Amino acid sequence: MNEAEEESRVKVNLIGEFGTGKTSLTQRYVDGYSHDYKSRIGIDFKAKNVIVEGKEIRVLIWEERLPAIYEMENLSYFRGSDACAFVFNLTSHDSFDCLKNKKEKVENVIADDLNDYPFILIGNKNDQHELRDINRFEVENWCQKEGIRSYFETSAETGDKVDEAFSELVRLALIHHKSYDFKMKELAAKEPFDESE
Ligand SMILES: Nc1nc2c(ncn2[C@@H]2O[C@H](COP(=O)(O)OP(=O)(O)O)[C@@H](O)[C@H]2O)c(=O)[nH]1
Ligand SMILES: [Mg+2]
Repeated sequence: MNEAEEESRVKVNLIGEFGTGKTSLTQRYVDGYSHDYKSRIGIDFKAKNVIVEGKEIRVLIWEERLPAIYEMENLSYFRGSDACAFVFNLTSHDSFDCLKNKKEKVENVIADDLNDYPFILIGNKNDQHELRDINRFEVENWCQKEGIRSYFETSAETGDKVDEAFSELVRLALIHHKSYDFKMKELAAKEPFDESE
């Protein structure tokens, strides 16, 4: 991959319990609709090209998969990640609660790169109003406490707020990507005796 390609490519990770709608959200964003259930099984990676400020950006979307991605042998799952969206399901308080533990694990994996690494939060299935199991105030409190940049309530079923959530994720990923690149170049510049640079 040459430098220009590297610059125009961002990687984002979606983390959350099984069944919260990560695959459906990704399909909705990438393909414009969500497929039937069977075709969803086994998918953990998708890509989409988008135009941001007149420039084409390739967005790589990686979904949490089983077994646990936090194990050392699965580090590649987060390698080069520029942003992370936590996904829970508005109809299950448990799916929100388990994000506390997941956030800690993600932070441990990307520890070296944690400065300025952006997180957002997505509460999915907002079409199922009557089954709602959590209030917005509790979620927003957690975001504030944990330094999570934005919160969206989406529906992969109707498409509500899906583009908005991904656009924000990509925007934050691009900012992180650029500043990280810049830091690497700065570091390289500080090592004049290293001929491999
Ligand atoms: N009503 C509703 N169902 C959804 C929504 N998103 C996903 N689902 C359903 O929830 C189930 C799990 O979705 P999936 O995308 O496979 O979740 P994943 O395990 O997080 O990837 C599927 O039956 C989807 O059709 C949504 O926004 N609203
Ligand atoms: Mg899935």
